[in-house]
Amino acid sequence: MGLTLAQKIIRDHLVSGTMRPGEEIGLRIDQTLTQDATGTMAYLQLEAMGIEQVKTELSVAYVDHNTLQAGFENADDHRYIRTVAARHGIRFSRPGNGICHQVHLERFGVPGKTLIGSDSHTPTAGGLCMMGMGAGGLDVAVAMGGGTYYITMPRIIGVRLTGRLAPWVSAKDIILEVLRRLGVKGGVGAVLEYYGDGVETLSVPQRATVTNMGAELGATTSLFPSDERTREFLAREGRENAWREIRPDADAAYDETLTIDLSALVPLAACPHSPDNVRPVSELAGMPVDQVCIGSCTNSSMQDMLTVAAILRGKTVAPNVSLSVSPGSRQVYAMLAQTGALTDLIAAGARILECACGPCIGMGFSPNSGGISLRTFNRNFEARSGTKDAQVYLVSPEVAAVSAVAGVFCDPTTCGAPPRVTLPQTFDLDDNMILPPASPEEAPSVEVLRGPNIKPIPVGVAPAETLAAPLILKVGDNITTDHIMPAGAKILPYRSNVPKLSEYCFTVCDPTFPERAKRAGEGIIVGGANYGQGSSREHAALVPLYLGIRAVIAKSFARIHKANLINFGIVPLTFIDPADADRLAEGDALRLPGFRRAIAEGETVTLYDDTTGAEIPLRLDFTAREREILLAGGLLNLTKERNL
Ligand code: MIC
Ligand code: SF4
Repeated sequence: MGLTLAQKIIRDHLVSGTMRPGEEIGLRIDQTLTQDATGTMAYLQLEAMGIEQVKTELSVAYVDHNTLQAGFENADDHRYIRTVAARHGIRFSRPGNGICHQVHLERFGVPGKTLIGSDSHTPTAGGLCMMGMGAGGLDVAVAMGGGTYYITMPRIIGVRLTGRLAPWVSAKDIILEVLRRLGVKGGVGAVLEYYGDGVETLSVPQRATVTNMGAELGATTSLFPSDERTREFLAREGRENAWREIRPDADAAYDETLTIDLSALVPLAACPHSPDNVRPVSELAGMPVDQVCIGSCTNSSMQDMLTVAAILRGKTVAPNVSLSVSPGSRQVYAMLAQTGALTDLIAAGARILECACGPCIGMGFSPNSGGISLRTFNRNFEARSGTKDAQVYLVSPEVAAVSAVAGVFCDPTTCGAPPRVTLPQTFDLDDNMILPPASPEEAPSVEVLRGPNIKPIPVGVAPAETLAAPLILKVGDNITTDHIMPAGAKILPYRSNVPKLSEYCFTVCDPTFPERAKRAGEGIIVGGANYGQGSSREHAALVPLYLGIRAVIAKSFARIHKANLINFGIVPLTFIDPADADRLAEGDALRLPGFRRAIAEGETVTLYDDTTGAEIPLRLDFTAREREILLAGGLLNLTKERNL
């Protein structure tokens, strides 16, 4: 039987396991990326593992998240990352050079290669037919050292695209339609592969918008074929030699398929507070808008920005609206200036922010109280914008721009003919903001500079024979890592300072959690389905570990978060009968006799609720490798044990 795109790339990188869906496989990783909010931790772990020079074909450290410098912390972290990168063979993309996924697509992505990044939107590279996957920083550090990356062999969802997008309908609407149909859990354990005659109507940046937001489906990654459009993109980037054709075999079989007729799509919006809460913009038309934000790794390509500039040309942003524009990369920014489009944006009253994540991660530009914010971003989780009661809608650049002018939610299809934009013939190719590492000979003499904000990483605890601990916190379905470990301008500077970060853990759900967890010494969390969706931040495991959390019991887990929990020695257990979650209440005294033995070899373990007398069977869904990590109290401990 023929192979799909993912199966071909996996076959070419398979180190262990067999390609049967659901089985653990090990992959060789060609490239890695980190960003600053997760990178500091990843490099501290790289150093702790004693890795001198990275063994990947290419590793890049970006600074794009923590760019507001309201104190020394972020600047210190940038300096640490710059020096640690130079020391260990990693390229450094300086602050101001752009958002990691956008820059990586432009300057480094290669069809057919594997990439892991300490950021959940690493699948953006799938727009180039590169297998990009989000991972915890520790997994990225291991890959930089030449280690294998483990995933569950995914099932393949084939998404057949037919037809062509109608005027004013955007690539964003394709992925919002997929989210509407599959939901935020719909991609768990799967790769989405796009095929069909609609594919060739989409440019690489449009494809990258789609693969970027595959992360919101919980998918392992998303892929488009590498075809003439891919060659065209790489040629513009002066990298045509990186191109090779990759298509699925004609008889490739998908485990599931869905068809999207591009010509039938309409402008869509994801309503608060979930990317799958999708409605047609026409149903929202007329709703007053307070803020519009354009940019992020989802929608900040040259094409997107030129479209926005053309819509704004000669107009002024409505008096009730504050509009921000953050170009995705310095390449885009410079070309906006060269083409004059920047003047159109400035003249219309856009507040131009630097090329970085910015408002997407709450790094400034938080909306007013109860504010309605239209964003071209990928996540609208509660409080992520920095304003707890803000209502964030995710839309295309087209919807964002026409609404910014109208001052109300506006369906662009009612606005006459869309603007025509033409990309510049030649692109501005200047990598002067990407620093090469020191040569291996000079590397040992590079001094790694650390600031006082870097605090020791908490170390996991090997599980005891019996775990007895209170149920410290009970939460519902689809809890995101933004709930567990919020981000934003106030908190992000402490990403390398776990004790300080811990003061904010789960405070979106319960402000008393950090205090109660600390007081209890050890604790257990109970969650619902898709626990830990969203970001790859391993802080959502590290910080609960610091607060004494030893196990999380949930109906199901998001892929990256489950791997992070295991890496730091917190045991993720699942309910056999999801209804059993209702039998547990916060404050109950829980007991798991035979806990350690069960981790070593059990499929199930019984949870005793000593407060109510309930007995609840739980599943341990681990591979042999994961059991070993958990028994050691985490991957760092295991690595140390093995070195001894
Ligand atoms: C996000 O979009 O949530 C982030 C911020 O980029 C995260 C990484 C982080 O928390 O540092 C992600 O997507 O993994
Ligand atoms: Fe940055 Fe937002 Fe993209 Fe995350 S989703 S990498 S915060 S732009």
